[in-house]
Amino acid sequence: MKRALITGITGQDGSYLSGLLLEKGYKVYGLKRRASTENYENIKNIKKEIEFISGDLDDLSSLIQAVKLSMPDEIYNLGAQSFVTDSWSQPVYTAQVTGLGALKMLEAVKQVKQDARFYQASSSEMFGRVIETPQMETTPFYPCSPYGVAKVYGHWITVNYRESYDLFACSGILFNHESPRRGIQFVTRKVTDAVARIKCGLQTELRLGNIDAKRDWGFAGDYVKAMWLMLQQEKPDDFVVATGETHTVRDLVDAAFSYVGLRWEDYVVQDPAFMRPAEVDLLLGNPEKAKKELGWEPKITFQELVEMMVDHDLEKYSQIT
Ligand code: NDP
Ligand code: GDR
Repeated sequence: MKRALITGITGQDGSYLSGLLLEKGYKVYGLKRRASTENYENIKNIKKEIEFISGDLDDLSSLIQAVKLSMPDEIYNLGAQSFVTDSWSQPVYTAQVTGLGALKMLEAVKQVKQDARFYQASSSEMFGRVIETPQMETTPFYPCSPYGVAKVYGHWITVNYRESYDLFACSGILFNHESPRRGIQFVTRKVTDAVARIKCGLQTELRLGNIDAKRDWGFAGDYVKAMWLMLQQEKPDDFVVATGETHTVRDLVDAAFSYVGLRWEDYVVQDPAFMRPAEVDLLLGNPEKAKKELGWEPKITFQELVEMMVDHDLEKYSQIT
C-alpha cells in the first residue's frame, strides 16, 4: 500500500486529492494545524480514513516529525496562505508559510526520506504581469502580489532541491481551479453563493472589485489528477495545468446570474474595497505539455463548472428557506 502525506488537507485541493488517493488504495496522512474550532467540512465524508498529524508549515520540527511518522512514498505540499488579497495585509506571514513553508517541507524530505516523491503547489500567479500569452512552462515570472512572490520562491526552491540533491521534486503551475468546496472569499464561490442567496431572497446585491480581470478557470477535481500524474512519471519535471480558455469576471457573473434567470446588472455593485493594489489582468495557460506527457485533459467546461457551483449553493440555501 502506497503512503502519501498531504499538507493543506482541509482545503479545496487537499479534499479532492485525498479522495482520489484513497480511491487508488493509498494510506493518506494529513498535516493538520491546530485550530480552536475544527475545520473538517471539506473532508467530512472521508475523515475517518485519513490519519492526521499535527503540524504547521512554519515549524520545521513538526514537518520532520510528520515525515518520520508517515514515511511517505509521495508528499503533496498544498498548504499555503492562498488568498492573494490577504497577502498584502499579511506579507510576512505569507512569505513564511507560502514561500519558506515549501523550503521547510523539502528540508524535512531531504533529512528524513530522500526517496519520497514531492509535489509543490505552484501557481499561475507567478506569471503576474502579462509578458506572453498563453503562459507556459518557459514564460518568465513577474509576480504582482506578495503571494505571487512567495510562490516564485517555493517554485525555484523546489527546482533547486531537485537539482542539488537529486530529489524527485515536481512543481505544478496550476491556473485557477474551483469547485463547490472553494473558499467563500474567492471570486467564483463569492459569486455563486451570492446568486443562490439572491435567488432565495436572502441578499439583494453583490459587491465586487475588478470585473474586467481574466482568468483561466478549471475544475479542482480535474486538476488534482494532474498532481498525481506528475509523481507517477519516470523523471521529475514542472508542468502548467490549465484549460487553455480565459473568461472575464464579468463572464463569470453573467453565466451564474443567467443560469438562475436573473440579470447580473440588476444586482452587481462595483466596490473599490475589493480592488487590489496591483492586479493580474490576464491569465491564460497552455496545457500542451501536461496533455502530451501526462495524458491529462480537463473534463469540466467553464459553463458546467459555474452550474455545478450554483446548483450546490442553491441546494444549501433552499434547505434553510
Ligand atoms: P485552500 O486555501 O483551500 O487551502 C489551503 C490549505 O492550507 C488549508 O488546508 C489550510 O489549513 C492550509 N494551511 C494554511 N496555512 C497553513 C500552515 N501555516 N501550516 C499548514 N497548513 C496551512 O487552497 P487550495 O486548496 O485552493 O489550494 C491548494 C494549494 O494550491 C495552495 O498552496 C494554493 O496556494 C495553491 N494553488 C491553488 C490554486 C487554486 O486555484 N485553487 C491555483 C494554483 C495554486 P486550514 O484549514 O487550517 O486553514
Ligand atoms: P486569484 O483568485 O487572486 O486569481 O487567486 P480570486 O478568485 O481571489 O480572484 C480572481 C479575480 O477576480 C477579481 N475579483 C475579485 N476577487 C475576489 N476574491 N473578490 C472580489 O470581490 C472580486 N472582484 C473581482 C480579482 O481581482 C482577480 O482578478 C486564486 C487563488 O486560489 C490562488 O491561491 C491561486 O494561486 C490562483 O488563484 C491561481
